[in-house]
Amino acid sequence: MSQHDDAKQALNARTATELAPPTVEPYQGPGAGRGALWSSLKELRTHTGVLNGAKLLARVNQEGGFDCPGCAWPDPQGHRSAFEFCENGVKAVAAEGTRRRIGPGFFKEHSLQSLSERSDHWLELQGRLTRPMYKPEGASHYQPISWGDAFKAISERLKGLSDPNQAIFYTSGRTSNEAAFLYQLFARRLGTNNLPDCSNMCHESSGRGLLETIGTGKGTVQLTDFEQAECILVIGQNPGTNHPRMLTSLEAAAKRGCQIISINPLRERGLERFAHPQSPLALLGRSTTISTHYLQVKINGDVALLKGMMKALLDLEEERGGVIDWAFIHEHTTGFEAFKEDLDQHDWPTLVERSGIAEEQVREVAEVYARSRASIACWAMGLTQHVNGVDNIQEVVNLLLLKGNIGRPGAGACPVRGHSNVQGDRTVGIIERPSEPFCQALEARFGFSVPREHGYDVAHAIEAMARGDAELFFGMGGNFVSATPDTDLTAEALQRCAMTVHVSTKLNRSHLITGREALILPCLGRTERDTRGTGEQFVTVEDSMSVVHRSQGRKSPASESLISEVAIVCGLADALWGSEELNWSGYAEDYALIRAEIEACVPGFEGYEARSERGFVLLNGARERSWRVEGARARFTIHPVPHHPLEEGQLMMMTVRSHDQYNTTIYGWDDRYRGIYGARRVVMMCPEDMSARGLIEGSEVELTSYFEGERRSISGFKVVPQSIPVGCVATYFPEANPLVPIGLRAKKSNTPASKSIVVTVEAV
Ligand SMILES: Nc1nc2c(c(=O)[nH]1)N[C@H]1C(S)=C(S)[C@@H](COP(=O)(O)OP(=O)(O)OC[C@H]3O[C@@H](n4cnc5c(=O)[nH]c(N)nc54)[C@H](O)[C@@H]3O)O[C@H]1N2
Ligand SMILES: Nc1nc2c(c(=O)[nH]1)N[C@H]1C(S)=C(S)[C@@H](COP(=O)(O)OP(=O)(O)OC[C@H]3O[C@@H](n4cnc5c(=O)[nH]c(N)nc54)[C@H](O)[C@@H]3O)O[C@H]1N2
Ligand SMILES: [Mo]
Repeated sequence: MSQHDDAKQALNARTATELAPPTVEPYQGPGAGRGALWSSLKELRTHTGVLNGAKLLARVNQEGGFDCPGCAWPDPQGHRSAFEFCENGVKAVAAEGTRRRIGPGFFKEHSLQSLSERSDHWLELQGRLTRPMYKPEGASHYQPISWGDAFKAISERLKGLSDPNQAIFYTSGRTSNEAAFLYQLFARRLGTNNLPDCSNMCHESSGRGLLETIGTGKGTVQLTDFEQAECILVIGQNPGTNHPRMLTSLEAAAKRGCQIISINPLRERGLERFAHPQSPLALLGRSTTISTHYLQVKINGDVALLKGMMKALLDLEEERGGVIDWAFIHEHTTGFEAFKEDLDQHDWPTLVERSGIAEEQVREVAEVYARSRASIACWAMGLTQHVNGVDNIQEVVNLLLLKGNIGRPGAGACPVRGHSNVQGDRTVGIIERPSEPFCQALEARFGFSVPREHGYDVAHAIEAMARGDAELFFGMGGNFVSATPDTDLTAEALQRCAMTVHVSTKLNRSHLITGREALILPCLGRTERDTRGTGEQFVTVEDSMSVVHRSQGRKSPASESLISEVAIVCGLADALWGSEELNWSGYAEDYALIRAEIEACVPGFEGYEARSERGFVLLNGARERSWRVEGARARFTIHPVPHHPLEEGQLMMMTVRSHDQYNTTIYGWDDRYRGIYGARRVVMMCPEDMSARGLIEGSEVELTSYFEGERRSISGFKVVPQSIPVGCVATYFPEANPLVPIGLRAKKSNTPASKSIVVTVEAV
C-alpha cells in the first residue's frame, strides 16, 4: 500500500460502533433541561470523577478561575452566578481534565499505521498526551524525546530552510494572548507572515464584511444589550449546541417579550424551546419558547431572504413612515440611494424561489423588525462558510443600518465566535496580512525588520504544501488535517513536508498524517497550574464581545513533563537564536513581561496588567458610531442574489456540528437535539428527497460532490430523516470534509465554503 493509500484508509477510519446503523428518535424535550444535566454528569463520571469534576467546574469562568475552553460567549461582568458553564462546557472541561493518560508504553505498542485505523472518538478517549514524542524519517512508531532535543530538531530544520516562507505556523483558537503574541513574534523574527489560523475557516468572512462596511472587524454589542433588545435575529447559528450559555440570554429576552427570529434550514431544538439546566423548574420539565418566528430558509438562501425583508421594510416605510431611521442614514451612512435602486430591481418571485420562504412570511418578520426599537443580529457559520460569505454579512449590516441599529443600546452586530480565544489571537497579531501600524510597532519595540509580504492563510497553506513549497508545518493547537477542506489533498500536502510539529493536549489525526519527520509537543491546558520562575502564572483571553480578562488554572498538570505554550515558543526560540537581543528566556519565566510587550504594540491595552484582573473592553469605533472606513461613514453595499442551478438529482449540502463534538474532537456518537443516536456518518434529508431516491431511514448511501468538473466521493453513510427544506441535506464535520473542494472558497475572505457543497446522494 502506498503512503497515499495509507492516508486515505486512515482518514476513513471507522470503528465497529460507528458502522452500526444510527437510531432516530425525535427529541421531545427542550434545549438543555434535564437531558443536559444527565449528559454532564455522565461526562464527569467517565473522565474526572464527579467530585473532582465539580471542583473543577466551580472555577469555570469565575474571577480568579479559568476561562471555559469551550466557546467564546462572554461571561456576565460583575454579577456572575456560581455556575457559568453549560453542558458542552462541561464536556470540554472534562475532556481536558480527564484522568486518562497516554502513558510511556502507548506509542511503543501502537504504530502510526494501527493508530490510523482508529476512529477520532477512540483517539480522543486515550486521554492526555504526557511527553514529547518524535517520529524519525521512515519510522513506524513515535518514540520519546527530551524537550531539549525536540527544540534542537526543529531549530535544525528551520536553520536549513532556504527561505523562511517554507515554514508555516498554524494557530487554533484556544491559544492565550500571551502565547499567541510570542508565536507571531517568533514567525516574524524568522522572516515570514505564514500565520494561517482557524479563523480563516471560521469568522474571516465576518471580519472582512464588517471591516469594509462599519470599519471594525468585530461585533458591536455587549452582553447587556441583550437585556434591552426588542428583537434578536439568530441567523445560521445553532446556539443550543455550540453556544449554550447564549440560550440563557435568549431565554431572559424571550421572557420579557423580546421577539426572536431564527433563520436556519434545520429546525434546531435549542432555538425552539429552552430549559435552564441549573434551574429547579427545568427539572420539573418547564421550558421557555425561544423563537417567536422560525424561517427554514434554503441553504445559502439568506441574501434572498434579507433582501426580501429590506424590500418589505421600505414598503412599510412608504405606507406608514417611521420605519426607516432617516436621521441615522443621513448623518452616518453612504450608498443608500444606489442600495435602494438595486433593491427595487429584485422581484419577489425570484427572492421567494431562492430563499424558499413565502412572501407573506418574509413580510411578517419584516413587520416585527420594523416595530422593534432596538435589534441585534447574531450569526455564525451558517452565514460565513459560503462563496458569498462576505456578502451575507454585509446584507445583515444593510438591514441593521436601515434602522440605525448599530451603536446604540440594545442593538448591534453580533458575530458569535467559536474558539474561546480566536478573537484575542487576531488582536495580538495572528494574521497572515499584518497591518502597517502593527509591523511598525513591532519594529520599534524589537528592532528587527518585519516582513510585509502577505503570508499563507489556511487554503493557501494547503496549496503551498501540496506544491512542495513548504518544508515545515507547525500547529499551535488544532487538528489541521481534519478541520480543513479536501481531506485527501490536505493529507497529501502535509505528507510532502519534511517535518510536521503539533503542540497539543490530546491525540488527534494530525499526529498520524505526518511529514517525513514528526513531533508531538504536549502542553498544559487552560485548567492547569502553570508555575514558572516568578511563580504561578496567569494568561489572558478575549471573548466574542471584546472583553479581555485573565484565566488561571489551578489543577495539577496532567504530567510533570508538560510545559505551557509560552514556554514551548520560548524554548524553541532559545534553541534557534540563543540569548540574542530578544528576552525569550525572560518571557518564559514571567508572563507579565509579555503583557508589557503587547501593551506597547497593540492599541487599547493601556494598563493591561492591572486591568486584566477585572477584565476590560477593547475600544470599538462602530460601537461609538465612529466609522473607520473611507469617508468616515458606514456603507450600504450591493450584492447579487446567489444562484445555484443544480442539475437533476443534485442537492445542496451543509456540514454541521453534532451535540457531541467540539470541532474535530468527538465526545460521543449522539446528536440529542436532532434525535440522531449512535452514528456520525449520516446524511440528514427531508422525507420528500428520500422517497424521490427510493431511500428509507438507515439506507446506505454514497455521497459525491461536484465542483468545476471535479468529483469527490465518500461512502458508508446512512440516511436519517430530518426537517430540512427540499433540495438541502446536512452531514457532520469533519466526516464529510473529503467532499469539500479546496477551490470552493469565499470571495475576499478565502474561507472554505463548507456550507454549500453540491452533492448527489446515491444508494449503494
Ligand atoms: N459544543 C461545541 N461548541 C462549539 C463548537 C463545537 O464544535 N462544539 N465549535 C466552536 C466553533 S470553532 C464555532 S465556529 C462555533 C460554530 O457554531 P455554529 O455556527 O452554530 O456551528 P455549525 O454546526 O457549523 O452550525 C451552523 C448552523 O448554521 C445552519 N446553517 C448552515 N447553512 C446555513 C445557511 O446557508 N443559512 C442559514 N441561515 N443557516 C445555515 C446550520 O443548520 C446550523 O444550525 O461553535 C463553537 N462552539
Ligand atoms: N466542513 C467543515 N469544516 C470546518 C468547519 C465546518 O463547519 N465544516 N468549521 C471550521 C471552523 S469554524 C474551525 S474554528 C476549524 C477548527 O479547527 P481546529 O481549531 O484546527 O480544530 P479543533 O478540533 O478545535 O482542534 C482540536 C485539537 O486541539 C488540541 N487542543 C485542545 N486544547 C488545546 C490547548 O489548550 N492547547 C493546544 N496547544 N492544543 C489544544 C487538541 O489536541 C485537539 O485535538 O474547523 C473548520 N472546519
Ligand atoms: Mo470556528
